[in-house]
Amino acid sequence: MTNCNTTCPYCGVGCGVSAEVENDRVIAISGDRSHPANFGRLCVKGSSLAETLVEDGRLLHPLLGGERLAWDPALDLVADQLRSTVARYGPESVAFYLSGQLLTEDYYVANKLMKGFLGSANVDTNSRLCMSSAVSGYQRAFGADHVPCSYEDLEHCDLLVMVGSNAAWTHPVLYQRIAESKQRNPAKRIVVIDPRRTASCDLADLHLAPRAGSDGFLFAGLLNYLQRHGLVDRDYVAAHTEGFDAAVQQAAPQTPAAVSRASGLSVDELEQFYRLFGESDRVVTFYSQGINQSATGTDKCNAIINCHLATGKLGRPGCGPFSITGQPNAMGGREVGGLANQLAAHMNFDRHLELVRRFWQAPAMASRPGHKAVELFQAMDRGEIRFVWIMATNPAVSLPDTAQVRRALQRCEFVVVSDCVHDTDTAAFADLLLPACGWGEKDGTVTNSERCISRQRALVPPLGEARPDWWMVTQVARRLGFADQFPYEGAAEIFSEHARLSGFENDGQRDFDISALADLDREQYDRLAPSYWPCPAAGAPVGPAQGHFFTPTGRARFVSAAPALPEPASSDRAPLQLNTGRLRDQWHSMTRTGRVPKLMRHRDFFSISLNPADAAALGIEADSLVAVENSRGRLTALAQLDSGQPAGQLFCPIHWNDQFAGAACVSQLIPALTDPVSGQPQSKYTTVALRPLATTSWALLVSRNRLPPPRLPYWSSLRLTGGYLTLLADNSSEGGTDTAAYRHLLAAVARETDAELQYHDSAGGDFRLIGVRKQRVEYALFANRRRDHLPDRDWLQSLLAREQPPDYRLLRGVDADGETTGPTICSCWEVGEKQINQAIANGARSLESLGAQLHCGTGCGSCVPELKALLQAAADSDQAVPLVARAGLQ
Ligand SMILES: Nc1nc2c(c(=O)[nH]1)N[C@H]1C(S)=C(S)[C@@H](COP(=O)(O)OP(=O)(O)OC[C@H]3O[C@@H](n4cnc5c(=O)[nH]c(N)nc54)[C@H](O)[C@@H]3O)O[C@H]1N2
Ligand SMILES: Nc1nc2c(c(=O)[nH]1)N[C@H]1C(S)=C(S)[C@@H](COP(=O)(O)OP(=O)(O)OC[C@H]3O[C@@H](n4cnc5c(=O)[nH]c(N)nc54)[C@H](O)[C@@H]3O)O[C@H]1N2
Ligand code: SF4
Ligand SMILES: [Mo]
Repeated sequence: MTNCNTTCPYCGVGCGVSAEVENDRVIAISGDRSHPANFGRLCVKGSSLAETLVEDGRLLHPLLGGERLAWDPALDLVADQLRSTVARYGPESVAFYLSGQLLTEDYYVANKLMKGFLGSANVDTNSRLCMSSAVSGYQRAFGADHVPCSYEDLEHCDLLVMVGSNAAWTHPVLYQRIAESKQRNPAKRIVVIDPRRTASCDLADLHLAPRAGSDGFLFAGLLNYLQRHGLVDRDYVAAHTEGFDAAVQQAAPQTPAAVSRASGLSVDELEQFYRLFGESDRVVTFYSQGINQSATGTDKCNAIINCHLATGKLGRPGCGPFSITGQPNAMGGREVGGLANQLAAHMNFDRHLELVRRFWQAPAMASRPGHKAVELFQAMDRGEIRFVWIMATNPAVSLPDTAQVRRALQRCEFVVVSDCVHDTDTAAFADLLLPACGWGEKDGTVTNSERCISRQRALVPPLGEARPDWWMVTQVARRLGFADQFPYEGAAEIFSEHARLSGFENDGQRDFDISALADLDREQYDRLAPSYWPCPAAGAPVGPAQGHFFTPTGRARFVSAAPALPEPASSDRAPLQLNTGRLRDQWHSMTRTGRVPKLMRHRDFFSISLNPADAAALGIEADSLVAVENSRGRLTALAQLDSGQPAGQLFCPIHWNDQFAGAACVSQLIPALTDPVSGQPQSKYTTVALRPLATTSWALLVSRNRLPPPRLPYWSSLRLTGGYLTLLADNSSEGGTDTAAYRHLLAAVARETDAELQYHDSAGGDFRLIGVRKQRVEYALFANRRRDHLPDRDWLQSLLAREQPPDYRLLRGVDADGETTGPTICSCWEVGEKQINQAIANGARSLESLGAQLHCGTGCGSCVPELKALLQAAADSDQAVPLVARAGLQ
């Protein structure tokens, strides 16, 4: 058994992971105690990583039109297609679409091939949907994409403002670090700004729930307040900034009363927040997609930065505007120039074209920026882009207006997709599928949110014929005649070249400099400990901590812009707002987390959340079926009532797609509206109509094998140990159960069975069917007019594991000892809501006693807000008893 340190491939916290490997298998995962991001902690996604290393669903061989192909002809084909497309239609007719989930080395090579050797800058990345407004905000203010904060600042600040971030679920380990720092320093204040009451509000001293998209007003109002109340740090402003007067003038109309009108917050709430900001010595504003994913996201980032500049709360410990990154290597992508409007090593088209050309000895350097993600797929839809290579992202799910994206992919003449899994919504459009090494197989570096470069190390051999992405690109480059400039045999050489470029003719002028790491040999690279940049080979770095910025004057800039409320696309003027985002245990399009049964227990089937008052007004009941629609499309979902959801706004998770549910891909409703500076789409806002859908029949189906997508108004499927569980709803037959639809769905698997057990009460709409094969349950379907008459999920799952031969008694749908746990709250210890409520009923009154009895909340801690809510609900109902009793006495 060997122990190997590596890095988690999910969120931008970038936790160090220790893996125990035996016989080429990862047998245990734990947090790396020496890693400065997490000091041994992991969240449930990280600690379930070993369970994602399964062959099930993996793409194992190159596939051309679904047929297996060897690597050599596959790579020849990519090179031929690139060469002939460029020859016929010019370099702008080809594109790469990359991802913040690639390693720095993959990213570097792809960017180099496209921008230096194919002559086009049509290489963009899913980071456009994620970080690009934050990048533009920093560039405008500081003259460079410099994140001036570290995780320790989150611990050391007196006030933490979390804006548009649900870190309790999306950056759980960091959230735990924040929670612990608050415990150590009870005077620390936390303000959460989010239209929804999220799990992250658990730590908040103040939760501000502004109207969607009104944050620009909030922060312009803050600047105005700081100015009017003498809270500006005049010395800092005079010494280190420019543009202050214009920004203050621009913000002058944003009085508390005006901001109150725009945001819906009370003047009192606003002044409370403003005072806290102005009077706290050390303040970090921590912001994420509630700010970035907006058509005015860049201005919002600058409105936040302005307030830090005005008060000098920047460049010293415990201070700063901190954009937290989402993906594991969002930062690495920015460093290698993965965005179409950047060059490698944080360089740009205006100033550094010649320098990069010389360093690469590039024969065909792109001379101007290429298409940004949304534009890129629009150009493809117009027929201008004829070749695209998509790596490590799922644009058919994640870009706005997915119908248009899918049409563009259909139209594009040659679509190459490299991915680790076989079935994705994007792979369905690929001409050629290339099998990529996934986490645990690939080798390279990632940079986390606080500029810490860590190694992801290969732990096990690749499955099938999977290869690293950098290898594929290198092989194609060589076939195009660039063998000399693409000599790489391993990630170490690529990293070294990348590090050399960062220092090339730099002389302290460029912020991104990691030239101290340029001379690592392969062994030193293998052993590389987490390292922060900047780390120049010579001299000490100079930056905001020294009062220096990367603008021509060396001063930071105030950027003034009038705030604006978001607009839906004009065709979408519908009554409700649609907000989108993440759930605790899922990662994006679920290609990996959706394979881990344990992670499918926190939220099981595709649902949207809405406020109970909206539901009542529309006649929608909890857990019933609804349609969410606008001019672009329609989703069919279960309604989850949530009082934390503001009235008038729905929240839809981004995770479900055609692989897991019918009509569930929320980005089909999102218009392709983008920020004019950054090109980032407004993924958090549009408008929709909502209505209840009648259901005549509900069914739960457990099956050993995956079934073809059901043709029913609603279905949502999840992975169980040893099979799948699908929830189905029908509205086709008046008053009864259309058994034909269910039988049709099961047709393929029914052929394989030896026997069927059946019960049908057509008057009651009750239909039960169990398929038996070799004395085992092959599938079991229970349908009823009422969903609450269906058997329990755990009982259904237990059918797949049953040893005894199935008999008619199973059709009852319950067992004598059918104990259930309810939805999982604590995924680390797999503790369900029913167990927790039982323990509370038996007297557990604190987190500590729940932890002592059930272990819940003692693992990664991200369920703590939900545990507290259950404890609170019990406390509230305890209080309700005397109230009711008193009422009875009167
Ligand atoms: N579990 C999990 N963790 C993840 C990911 C995942 O898929 N799953 N993905 C990773 C990635 S790539 C990213 S980018 C990050 C994203 O991390 P976050 O940004 O924290 O996550 P989101 O859920 O997208 O959005 C955050 C919050 O923005 C709020 N919001 C919406 N509109 C507004 C608004 O107008 N103003 C304000 N102030 N808030 C608003 C939403 O209600 C939501 O609660 O998460 C990373 N971590
Ligand atoms: N409406 C709405 N839309 C959004 C968002 C939102 O909040 N709301 N958030 C946006 C944000 S912030 C993001 S980051 C995007 C994320 O959206 P995507 O990037 O589209 O989502 P993923 O599911 O992470 O896709 C990654 C793909 O790469 C594969 N993969 C993993 N590792 C590797 C590898 O090493 N090599 C290769 N070749 N493939 C690999 C995975 O199997 C998966 O298919 O979604 C964006 N879209
Ligand atoms: S917080 Fe969780 S998902 Fe993010 S890097 Fe750490 S273990 Fe991975
Ligand atoms: Mo992201």
